[in-house]
Amino acid sequence: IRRAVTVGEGLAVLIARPGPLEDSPVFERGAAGAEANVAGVLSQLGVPTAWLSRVGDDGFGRYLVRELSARGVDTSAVSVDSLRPTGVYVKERGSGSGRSGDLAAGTSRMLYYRTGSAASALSPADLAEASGLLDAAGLIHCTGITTALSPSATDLTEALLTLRRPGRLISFDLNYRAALWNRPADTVADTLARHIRGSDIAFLGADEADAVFGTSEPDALRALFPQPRHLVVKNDKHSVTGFLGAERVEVPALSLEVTESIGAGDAFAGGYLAALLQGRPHEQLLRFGHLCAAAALTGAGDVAELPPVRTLENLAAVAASEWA
Ligand code: KDG
Repeated sequence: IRRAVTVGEGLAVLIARPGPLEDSPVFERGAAGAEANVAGVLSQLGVPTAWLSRVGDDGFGRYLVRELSARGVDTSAVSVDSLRPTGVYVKERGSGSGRSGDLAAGTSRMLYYRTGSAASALSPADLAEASGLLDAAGLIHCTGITTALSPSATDLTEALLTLRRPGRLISFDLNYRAALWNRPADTVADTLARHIRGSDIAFLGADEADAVFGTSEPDALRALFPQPRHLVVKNDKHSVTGFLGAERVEVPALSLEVTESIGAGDAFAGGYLAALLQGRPHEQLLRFGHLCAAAALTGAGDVAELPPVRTLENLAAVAASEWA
């Protein structure tokens, strides 16, 4: 099986008790960051995976490296930045009490504490240092979060696209996070469109695509982005439309009780990409994505523990009619 490398910021997440943030006396610590989440899923599904990043010389940075290593991820390309801290985000969770400041149950909000973080200093120099790992990679995954971190991180994502070649797939998740972009709107759309067009596999959340490109309609998005062989549009919580070359399939999501949805997109991408590297057919890629997303949706953390690959295989093989 081909090796994977994911590139981007890891964050310590502090998960609040459901209810208004000001009432949460304790926070549960977790490991987060979209590309780190994807690395963990790939590795848990048996894909040899490295995570390339920068962390601060602090307890959160050491925790992230330890946690990713525990998930089987190669962390040798994580640099420690002695000048800048590890980024943090707080996950505020609704309890639906109707009290002022409380969000609806099952919904959440991200509060970032990451300006000037170690990973915001990511630059093409980090790629040069990890050239051995990147040369051996059959898949490189990055997201629009990294692009948004800083000008040097944008340069890094642009440089990643130049590593695309036969035998090495570039995967890109739009992951539009409005709070991270302080550039004019058209620059944002241009930059993100260039990254999608330069990839082999692109994941677009329909709501994010709507915010950036003005449409959430899968066929309109395919018309806009005919190039990535794999274009995956996550419509809403009910279905995903997958384009592979000229093929178009729509696979419904599992209906389940959502505990908390942040991280589900990363789990989806991890499941899809692992199944792709394992040579599975198109529809199964989407089903692996849904099954991994389900694991994230039913826990409060960014990524929940996944069932064994064998179980996922059996579930993904359940007749298409059962999924509808
Ligand atoms: O996809 C989940 C991520 O949004 C979360 O882990 C935090 O990486 C993060 C970000 O930048 O939003």
